Amino acid sequence: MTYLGADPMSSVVQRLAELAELGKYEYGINRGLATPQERKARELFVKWATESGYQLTQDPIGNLFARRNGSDPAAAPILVGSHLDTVPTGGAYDGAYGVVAALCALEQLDSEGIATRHPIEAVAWVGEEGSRFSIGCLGSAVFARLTSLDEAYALRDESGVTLGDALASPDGGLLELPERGEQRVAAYLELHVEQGPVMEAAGVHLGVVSAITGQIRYRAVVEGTSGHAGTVPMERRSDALSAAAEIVLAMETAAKKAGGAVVTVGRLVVEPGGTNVIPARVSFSIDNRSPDVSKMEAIEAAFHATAERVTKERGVRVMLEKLDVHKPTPMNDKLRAALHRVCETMGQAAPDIPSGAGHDAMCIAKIAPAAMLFVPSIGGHSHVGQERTADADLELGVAALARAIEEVDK
Ligand code: HGY
Ligand code: MN
Ligand code: MN
Repeated sequence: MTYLGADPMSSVVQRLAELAELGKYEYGINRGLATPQERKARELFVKWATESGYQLTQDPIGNLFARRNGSDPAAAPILVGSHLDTVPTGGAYDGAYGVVAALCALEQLDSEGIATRHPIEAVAWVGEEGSRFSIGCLGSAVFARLTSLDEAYALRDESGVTLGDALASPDGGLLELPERGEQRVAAYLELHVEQGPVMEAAGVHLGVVSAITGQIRYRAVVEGTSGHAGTVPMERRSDALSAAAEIVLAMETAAKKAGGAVVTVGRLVVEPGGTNVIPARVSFSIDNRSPDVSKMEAIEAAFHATAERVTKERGVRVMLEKLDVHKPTPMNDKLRAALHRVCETMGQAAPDIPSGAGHDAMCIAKIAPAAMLFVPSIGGHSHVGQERTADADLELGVAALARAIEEVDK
């Protein structure tokens, strides 16, 4: 299905619907990095961008760049994009919207015959969710040299497959595209759904992100002693799951006490997993976030204090591994001002809004001025199948992004 000549606005809705079919199942969309359905999404991006006449390149981790030339070929490109991968129960908009909207914004500039000085590149970052391989924003982190390519290739998924092998495989791996050589970035813009309830409640349709929350991801393991569920007296148990539960609840209490901080244990595995066997080992994820580093530290301190106590009281062993650390990331003031000018010119109230969700902009902000624009999420739902944004807001976002590219290009 090609959208040639179609209005880039309406094609954002159609393209998102086509992407949403890739990895769709009863609980939403599951497009983990380097899986067949995520590779198909990358192929679709390449197809659309090629049809619109942009030059495609790929870097060694799989990030895709669709380049629209500028009048000054020596100028560093302005990158505009987001990610195509999803969480296991993802929606149709988180990430995908920013990638499709970037393409549509370039097509909008084409249809208006607008030339920019800088080359503009629509970007599809890989592995932003960190669902299959434990580090989030993986593609943009490697691009920004925050994580080495070797480190990334060595990451293993839960079945022990390394990312390097997954990217080398025909059904989930890299595409056949010219290697991207250019490393410079003049500026980075990312359009994303808000994934929260603030904009809908305020009745606004555009938001300018002030800062992206800090976040730390960990992997914790609690080891106890297995045994017969019926014969081991309670006072003689070293139950790994009960110990882990005390740690999880202590972190929750610390987050509530700190205020303006969130902590989530989204994944917990009990071994050996028999219904009549005392848990010997529990491994679980921790997602700790706050715009204020000291609050993340308070949550981490609650982990360690409780780990120390249950080690003594319950005779268990507790390990904590830090996987991913992102400090709170303020967006670039000059780019934010440009985004506010664009929204004003469009007659749209656009409040400053902090992002509780993490984004690739956290990584790219380390190497170039970066800024983000939000459109509302209906009901604030995200990372769930019912994630939804109104078509009119999707199209408004594309129009604002096209204007923002022009503004930043000046
Ligand atoms: O977890 C996040 O905030 C993002 O969706 N990766
Ligand atoms: Mn997400
Ligand atoms: Mn996202």
